[in-house]
Amino acid sequence: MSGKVFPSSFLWGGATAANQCEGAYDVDGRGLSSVDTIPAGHDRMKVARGEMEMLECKPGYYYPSHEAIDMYHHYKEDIALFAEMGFKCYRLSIAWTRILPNGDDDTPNEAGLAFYESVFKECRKYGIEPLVTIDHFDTPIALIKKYGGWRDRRMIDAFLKYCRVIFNRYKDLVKYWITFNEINMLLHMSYMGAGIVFAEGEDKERTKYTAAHHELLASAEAVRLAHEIMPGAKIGCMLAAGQFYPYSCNPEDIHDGLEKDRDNYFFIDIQARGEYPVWALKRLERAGISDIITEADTETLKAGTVDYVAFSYYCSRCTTADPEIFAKHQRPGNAVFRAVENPYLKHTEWGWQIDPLGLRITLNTLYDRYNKPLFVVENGLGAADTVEPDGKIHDAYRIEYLRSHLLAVRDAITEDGIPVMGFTAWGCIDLVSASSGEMRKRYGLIYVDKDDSGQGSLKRVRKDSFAWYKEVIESDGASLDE
Ligand code: BGP
Repeated sequence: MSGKVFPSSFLWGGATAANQCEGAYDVDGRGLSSVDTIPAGHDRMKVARGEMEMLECKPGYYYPSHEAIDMYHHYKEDIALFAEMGFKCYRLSIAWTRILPNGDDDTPNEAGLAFYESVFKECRKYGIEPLVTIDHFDTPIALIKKYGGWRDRRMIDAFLKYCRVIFNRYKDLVKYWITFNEINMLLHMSYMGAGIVFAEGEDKERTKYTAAHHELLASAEAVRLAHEIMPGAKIGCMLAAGQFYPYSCNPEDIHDGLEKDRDNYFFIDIQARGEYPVWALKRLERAGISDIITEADTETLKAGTVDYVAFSYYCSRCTTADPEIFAKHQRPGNAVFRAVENPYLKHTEWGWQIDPLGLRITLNTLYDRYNKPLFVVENGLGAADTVEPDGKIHDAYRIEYLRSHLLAVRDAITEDGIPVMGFTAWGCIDLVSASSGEMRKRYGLIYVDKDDSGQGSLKRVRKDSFAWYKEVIESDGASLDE
């Protein structure tokens, strides 16, 4: 052992999202949400991007969120397993429509409120700190029908109504909050991130940046409200991180990487610093919407800066300005971010390139840029697992992925001095993949018996990574060297 360990206050744990694990989509008064109408299969991306309207569930489609892994009915068993691993923190999201079934109801749904109260109490019973994402790819369908999603400014009031209810109800149970999951995803998957379905011929840039402005205002107001209702609370923003590396040292490629990174920093620059950077204002100008920022908005953004910056990191990306090189080396894997293959890196079965040092680079870049505490709230390996005849799952590949990435976090803390609040392994229990809708793409330390067509006993099984992670937590990361 090198003796290099994580700070004792480090929040070790795992992360999930309501729509990917809870199931029970129409139980106890829950209203329909955007994610409930995103099917598995070949239309998934079209719907998630807002290119195909699907505001209700249609026959002939399979909707994986409807049952997911039925955590709604298994949460006690699941949290007990998290506790067995020694989790100090569990990141989860609240489904907006369990609380306000139509998104803006005057009376909240008590059954939904009681459910999360019980979940948080269960966490607290084991000394696990809940970390709550207020909106994880989750727009109430009723609001999409009423307003067309976040393109409409009235979404802000609905969101704040929801925030007020949950802050008041959970103020003594939850200290750590995140406003929007991967807020930058709105630019790539506009229905998933903002409940937007594009009309034929609509100016997409304009709509996206308008919706972005509204989510940013909602986030800033939520931060202010959280501090008012819960003075001790810490509330953060969250981005899908992973830097764009230039494919070559050609300045054209460097510039292309800079611009692509700005798609991501667009949001966080505003949430962390309280104002639009100059280049972002130019983007609004180009989209023809700079006039939507009022003086009051400027004040709102200033008054609602976040306490910390949370992010997901799965891989770095590589980019080129040369269309020929792009066409020749385009990576087929990640359907969301278009990128070229980095020849120095290996990739997962789903084509996501594996780059642990990229996580250290990301931590450094974000800290240089924002000077705020950072939180790695998603990282992990999506892989197909094999259940051996004796029922065991030997996922050495997942252990190796997590080990190398945790070492990168440790280096960022001990070598570079970056304040990292914690690490929550994504999909600590197998759940539905956001991009593909599959169960087969598993991230869990806990296996769930369920397949892509919805069949399975839902039985939970500890994988090899379960015992491994337990030891890492127990030793404050010292066992990573073994
Ligand atoms: C992020 C999301 C998660 C999660 C993860 C893994 O984009 O915040 O919801 O799903 O990525 O991605 P996937 O499920 O597509 O493999």
